[in-house]
Amino acid sequence: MFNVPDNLEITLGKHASKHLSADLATLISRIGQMTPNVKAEFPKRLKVARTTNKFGEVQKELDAWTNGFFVDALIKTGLVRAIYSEELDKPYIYNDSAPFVVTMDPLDGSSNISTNNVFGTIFGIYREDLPATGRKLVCAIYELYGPITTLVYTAGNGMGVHEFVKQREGEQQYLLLHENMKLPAKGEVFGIGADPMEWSNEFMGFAKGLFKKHRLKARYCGAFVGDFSQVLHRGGLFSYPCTKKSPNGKLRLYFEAAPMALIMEEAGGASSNGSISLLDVDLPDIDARVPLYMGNKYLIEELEAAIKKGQTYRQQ
Ligand code: AFP
Repeated sequence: MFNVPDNLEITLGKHASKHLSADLATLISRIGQMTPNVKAEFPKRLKVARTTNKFGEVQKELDAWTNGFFVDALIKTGLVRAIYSEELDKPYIYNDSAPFVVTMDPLDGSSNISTNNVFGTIFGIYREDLPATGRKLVCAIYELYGPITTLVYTAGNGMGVHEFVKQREGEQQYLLLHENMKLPAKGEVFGIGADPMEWSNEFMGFAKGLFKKHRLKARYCGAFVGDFSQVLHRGGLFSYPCTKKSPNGKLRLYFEAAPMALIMEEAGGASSNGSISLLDVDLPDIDARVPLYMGNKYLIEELEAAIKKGQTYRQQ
């Protein structure tokens, strides 16, 4: 249940401008304003496109459309000098004098389109050029297109994590739903991707402990934004681990892991690639994948201790 606050009339723009510099607050507010157009398109664009992205993945019509829509809209803000997207072969370099560089996964969880399950968008905002570690993020945002549309953002540095809801009572703007979100002290749910037959013995042992020892319930929806939102609200753990076949996991450092790690850590949780915070992972390749573990600190510490011993794999 949402514990809806009295101060629901606080818009995303008002909230951001109270806490942040004018240029960053404007960019966040403009990103929020783009969303109604995106959601209105969804029912009209349900086909599979004939294109593949740079990772060789077949694009959905909505993947390609959403990417083009956000690129155009971000350029129009006049605040963005470069856009890196999971769906762009090369970065879109635009305006040298603009203050921000944006990374985005325009449609995270697009395999959920055909089943009408949740998906979303992830943005990372930097003032400096990439590559850079997640510590250099000045803002991270995700939008979740579920039964209601929500936007969660943080600017890090103790600013807190804040959740907004779209179109409440016909209101077009994002309105404050939760201020200063914190992970519950005790985790309740977990979701883990990749083929369990490919998990290492150490990771399998840790995962068994999630339901045996910690009594967490399994929740996995196939969209990182959706699973992340469950952990943010209910505590627990989300992981897309490394496996024998995919030693770097599946999710991408710049487009998915780093921005969500900023939100998770700012909400009092922890993130890890198995040994260090995802905010400290320093990889020059913008398209790099990274093993991903996020959730309550006590679970991430246990996970890191489990895999510190080394990762062994079953004989197939
Ligand atoms: P798609 O955008 O191709 O659906 O991938 C979504 C995703 O990157 C992430 O959102 C999910 O957590 C993860 O992949 C799900 O992967 P599996 O389908 O292998 O479980």
